Amino acid sequence: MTPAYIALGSNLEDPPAQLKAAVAALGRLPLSRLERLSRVYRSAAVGPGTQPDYLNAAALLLTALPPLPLLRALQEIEARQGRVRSERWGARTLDLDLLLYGELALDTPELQIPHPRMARRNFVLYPLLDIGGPNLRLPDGTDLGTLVLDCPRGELEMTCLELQQ
Ligand code: ROI
Repeated sequence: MTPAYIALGSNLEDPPAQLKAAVAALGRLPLSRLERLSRVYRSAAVGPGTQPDYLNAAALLLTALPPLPLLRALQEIEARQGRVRSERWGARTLDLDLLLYGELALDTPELQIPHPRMARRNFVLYPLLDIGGPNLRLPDGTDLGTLVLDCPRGELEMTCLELQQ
Protein backbone atom coordinates (compact mmCIF):
# COMPACT_ATOMS: atom_id res chain seq x y z
CA MET A 1 0.00 0.00 0.00
CA THR A 2 1.26 3.47 -0.91
CA PRO A 3 0.42 6.58 1.12
CA ALA A 4 -1.47 9.03 -1.08
CA TYR A 5 -2.26 12.51 0.19
CA ILE A 6 -5.37 14.15 -1.21
CA ALA A 7 -6.59 17.75 -0.87
CA LEU A 8 -10.31 18.40 -0.62
CA GLY A 9 -11.98 21.72 -1.41
CA SER A 10 -15.54 22.95 -1.85
CA ASN A 11 -17.23 26.33 -2.11
CA LEU A 12 -20.64 25.55 -3.60
CA GLU A 13 -23.83 23.76 -2.66
CA ASP A 14 -23.34 23.10 1.05
CA PRO A 15 -19.56 22.64 1.36
CA PRO A 16 -19.75 20.77 4.72
CA ALA A 17 -22.06 18.19 3.12
CA GLN A 18 -19.82 18.03 0.02
CA LEU A 19 -16.74 17.29 2.14
CA LYS A 20 -18.56 14.66 4.19
CA ALA A 21 -19.86 12.94 1.05
CA ALA A 22 -16.35 13.03 -0.41
CA VAL A 23 -14.91 11.42 2.71
CA ALA A 24 -17.54 8.67 2.54
CA ALA A 25 -16.67 8.10 -1.13
CA LEU A 26 -12.91 8.00 -0.39
CA GLY A 27 -13.68 5.39 2.25
CA ARG A 28 -15.31 3.21 -0.40
CA LEU A 29 -12.47 3.30 -2.96
CA PRO A 30 -11.28 -0.15 -4.00
CA LEU A 31 -7.90 -1.48 -2.81
CA SER A 32 -7.63 1.46 -0.43
CA ARG A 33 -8.02 2.42 3.18
CA LEU A 34 -8.80 5.91 4.39
CA GLU A 35 -6.23 6.31 7.12
CA ARG A 36 -6.35 9.89 8.37
CA LEU A 37 -8.34 13.13 7.98
CA SER A 38 -7.27 16.69 8.74
CA ARG A 39 -9.30 19.35 10.42
CA VAL A 40 -11.50 21.49 8.19
CA TYR A 41 -10.37 25.03 7.34
CA ARG A 42 -12.22 27.97 5.89
CA SER A 43 -10.48 30.40 3.55
CA ALA A 44 -11.23 33.15 1.10
CA ALA A 45 -11.09 31.96 -2.49
CA VAL A 46 -7.70 32.34 -4.14
CA GLY A 47 -7.90 33.28 -7.81
CA PRO A 48 -9.55 35.80 -10.09
CA GLY A 49 -13.05 37.17 -9.59
CA THR A 50 -15.24 36.83 -6.54
CA GLN A 51 -16.56 33.52 -5.36
CA PRO A 52 -17.73 32.09 -2.02
CA ASP A 53 -15.25 31.10 0.70
CA TYR A 54 -13.88 27.57 0.56
CA LEU A 55 -13.79 24.75 3.03
CA ASN A 56 -10.56 22.78 2.69
CA ALA A 57 -9.23 19.57 4.22
CA ALA A 58 -6.75 16.79 3.46
CA ALA A 59 -6.90 13.01 3.61
CA LEU A 60 -4.32 10.24 3.78
CA LEU A 61 -5.29 7.20 1.78
CA LEU A 62 -3.30 3.98 1.83
CA THR A 63 -3.82 2.52 -1.58
CA ALA A 64 -2.82 -0.21 -3.98
CA LEU A 65 -4.36 1.73 -6.89
CA PRO A 66 -1.67 3.07 -9.23
CA PRO A 67 -1.60 6.88 -9.63
CA LEU A 68 -3.65 7.20 -12.83
CA PRO A 69 -6.46 4.87 -11.77
CA LEU A 70 -6.51 6.73 -8.46
CA LEU A 71 -6.75 10.08 -10.30
CA ARG A 72 -9.63 8.73 -12.41
CA ALA A 73 -11.40 7.48 -9.28
CA LEU A 74 -11.05 10.93 -7.68
CA GLN A 75 -12.42 12.58 -10.84
CA GLU A 76 -15.36 10.19 -10.76
CA ILE A 77 -16.16 11.22 -7.19
CA GLU A 78 -15.98 14.90 -8.26
CA ALA A 79 -18.30 14.21 -11.19
CA ARG A 80 -20.80 12.30 -9.04
CA GLN A 81 -20.93 15.29 -6.71
CA GLY A 82 -21.90 17.57 -9.55
CA ARG A 83 -18.57 19.15 -10.44
CA VAL A 84 -18.82 21.07 -13.66
CA ARG A 85 -15.49 21.92 -15.24
CA SER A 86 -16.05 25.29 -16.88
CA GLU A 87 -13.60 28.07 -16.10
CA ARG A 88 -10.18 27.11 -14.83
CA TRP A 89 -10.26 28.84 -11.44
CA GLY A 90 -14.04 28.76 -11.03
CA ALA A 91 -16.15 27.87 -8.00
CA ARG A 92 -16.71 24.16 -7.49
CA THR A 93 -18.87 21.75 -5.52
CA LEU A 94 -15.88 19.50 -4.98
CA ASP A 95 -12.21 19.51 -5.87
CA LEU A 96 -10.05 16.48 -5.09
CA ASP A 97 -6.35 16.96 -5.84
CA LEU A 98 -3.81 14.19 -5.63
CA LEU A 99 -0.94 15.96 -3.83
CA LEU A 100 1.57 13.21 -3.12
CA TYR A 101 1.82 9.53 -3.96
CA GLY A 102 4.54 7.93 -1.88
CA GLU A 103 7.87 9.32 -3.04
CA LEU A 104 6.80 9.40 -6.66
CA ALA A 105 7.54 12.38 -8.89
CA LEU A 106 5.49 12.42 -12.08
CA ASP A 107 5.15 15.07 -14.78
CA THR A 108 2.71 14.14 -17.50
CA PRO A 109 0.04 16.29 -19.17
CA GLU A 110 -2.67 14.46 -17.27
CA LEU A 111 -1.10 14.18 -13.86
CA GLN A 112 1.67 16.03 -12.05
CA ILE A 113 2.86 14.79 -8.67
CA PRO A 114 3.60 16.51 -6.37
CA HIS A 115 0.74 18.85 -7.20
CA PRO A 116 2.53 21.78 -8.91
CA ARG A 117 0.93 24.56 -6.87
CA MET A 118 0.74 22.92 -3.45
CA ALA A 119 3.82 24.65 -2.00
CA ARG A 120 2.22 28.10 -2.44
CA ARG A 121 -1.21 27.28 -1.04
CA ASN A 122 -1.81 27.67 2.66
CA PHE A 123 -5.21 25.99 2.25
CA VAL A 124 -3.35 22.86 1.08
CA LEU A 125 -0.25 22.92 3.30
CA TYR A 126 -1.91 23.44 6.70
CA PRO A 127 -4.46 20.62 6.35
CA LEU A 128 -1.62 18.44 5.04
CA LEU A 129 0.47 19.34 8.08
CA ASP A 130 -2.33 18.02 10.31
CA ILE A 131 -2.08 14.54 8.85
CA GLY A 132 1.49 14.33 7.53
CA GLY A 133 3.39 16.29 10.16
CA PRO A 134 6.41 18.54 9.51
CA ASN A 135 8.66 15.63 8.52
CA LEU A 136 6.55 14.57 5.55
CA ARG A 137 8.92 14.60 2.59
CA LEU A 138 8.31 15.62 -0.99
CA PRO A 139 10.13 13.64 -3.70
CA ASP A 140 12.77 16.39 -4.00
CA GLY A 141 13.64 15.97 -0.32
CA THR A 142 11.97 19.16 0.94
CA ASP A 143 9.97 18.56 4.08
CA LEU A 144 6.56 19.96 4.80
CA GLY A 145 7.81 21.88 7.83
CA THR A 146 10.10 23.90 5.52
CA LEU A 147 7.33 24.60 3.01
CA VAL A 148 5.04 25.83 5.76
CA LEU A 149 7.70 28.29 6.97
CA ASP A 150 7.56 29.96 3.54
CA CYS A 151 3.76 29.97 3.31
CA PRO A 152 2.09 32.11 5.94
CA ARG A 153 -1.08 30.79 7.44
CA GLY A 154 -2.75 34.14 6.67
CA GLU A 155 -6.50 34.22 6.98
CA LEU A 156 -6.90 30.45 6.98
CA GLU A 157 -9.41 29.73 9.71
CA MET A 158 -9.88 26.45 11.54
CA THR A 159 -13.49 25.28 11.83
CA CYS A 160 -15.00 22.83 14.28
CA LEU A 161 -16.52 20.72 11.52
CA GLU A 162 -15.72 17.01 12.02
CA LEU A 163 -15.08 14.79 9.01
CA GLN A 164 -14.18 11.71 11.06
CA GLN A 165 -16.93 9.13 10.72
N1 ROI B 1 -9.12 28.91 -2.94
C1 ROI B 1 -9.26 28.34 -1.74
N2 ROI B 1 -9.22 29.13 -0.66
N3 ROI B 1 -9.42 27.00 -1.58
C2 ROI B 1 -9.44 26.17 -2.68
O1 ROI B 1 -9.59 24.95 -2.51
C3 ROI B 1 -9.28 26.73 -3.95
N4 ROI B 1 -9.27 25.96 -5.07
C4 ROI B 1 -9.07 26.46 -6.26
C5 ROI B 1 -8.86 27.93 -6.50
C6 ROI B 1 -9.93 28.44 -7.46
C7 ROI B 1 -7.49 28.12 -7.08
N5 ROI B 1 -8.95 28.69 -5.27
C8 ROI B 1 -9.11 28.13 -4.05
O2 ROI B 1 -9.03 25.65 -7.30
